[in-house]
Amino acid sequence: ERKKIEVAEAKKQVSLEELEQYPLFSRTCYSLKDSVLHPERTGIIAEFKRASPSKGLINGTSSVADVVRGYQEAGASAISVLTDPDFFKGSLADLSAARDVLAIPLLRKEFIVDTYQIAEAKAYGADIILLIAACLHSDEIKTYADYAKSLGLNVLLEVHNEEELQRSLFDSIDAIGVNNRNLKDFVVDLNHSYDLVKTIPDRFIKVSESGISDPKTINELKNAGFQGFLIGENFMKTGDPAEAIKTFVG
Ligand code: IGP
Repeated sequence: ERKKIEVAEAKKQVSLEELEQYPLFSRTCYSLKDSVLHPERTGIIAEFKRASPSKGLINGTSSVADVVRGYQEAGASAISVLTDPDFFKGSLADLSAARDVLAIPLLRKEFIVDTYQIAEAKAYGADIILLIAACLHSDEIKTYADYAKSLGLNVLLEVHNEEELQRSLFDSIDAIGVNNRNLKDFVVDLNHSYDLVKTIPDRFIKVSESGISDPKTINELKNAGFQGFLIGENFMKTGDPAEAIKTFVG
């Protein structure tokens, strides 16, 4: 609800028609699928995350441009940037700063509850949007995914259980992410990934999200059928995220 009010406020400042005139709005997006499956990349979707509701401040000093450039050089397949200011200390300025230094797909990590935020994602340089099944009805998921596709964006749908997965499998979705962290109590359990991967149809890119803290886990998740691995805190909590990712890529 809070997010819906925020979005309504934002709309008053910049109209949809104005967003559509932003230079980045008309760029061609990188393909998430191509980059995740690229033989010279790692499948890692590396996240820039200053803070979180569960951990508080994680990293208050690293610059977004330096970190995401380092992630890209280390072989990340894509980059995720939080844009939520309240819980994650992120912003749209972070998103476009990342875009400036990247030649791989960029995810706007946000609680999307309105098509306006999708247009905004495109206008600020994102290639991918996240739709969180736990926050959305099935008809909203379809509407938002179709709209994102119409703008050339990639769609990553996040699920946490079988019920969310089964009511969300629309053709305009490119990738399914299994969030190992429960958004209500923040408990992390990798078994969500191992349980759900079996029922995700093969036409979707399969991503395991959250709580990945050991390079060995990536191999186990690969063997289970995942192609993408969304990792934030483990890199960000070290003083030097761009160095930390190197220990994961061997
Ligand atoms: C990254 P971690 O545990 O590696 O920092 O997790 C990412 O999966 C997590 O930030 C995330 C998230 C979300 C954040 C996944 N889904 C939805 C905000 C909203």
